[in-house]
Amino acid sequence: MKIIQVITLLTAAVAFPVLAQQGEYASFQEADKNADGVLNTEEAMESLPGAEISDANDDGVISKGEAEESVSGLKLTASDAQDAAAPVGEADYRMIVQALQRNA
Ligand SMILES: [Ca+2]
Ligand SMILES: [Ca+2]
Repeated sequence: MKIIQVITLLTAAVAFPVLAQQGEYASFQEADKNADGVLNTEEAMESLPGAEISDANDDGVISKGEAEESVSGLKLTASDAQDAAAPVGEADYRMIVQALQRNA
């Protein structure tokens, strides 16, 4: 029982700074203002300041490939190009936030 308590405390100590850091960025639900499940250019600019993710093909939606181009060290796609055209969703958004925090 003592060991479990120590593990719980250690886990909390390790997890807390990560949670505190993530607080600097909006959650995906907050970022996705029109709640369509993808990030458009405006939503990306507002929720990911400093990322400067550009909508390279000008379709109004941020794709995984476009996010990768703009954030150093970010890897969202498999090797196939089809994947790169897929829009950034919630899981991708979390990866972007983590990459930005690593780069900060
Ligand atoms: Ca949206
Ligand atoms: Ca685009």
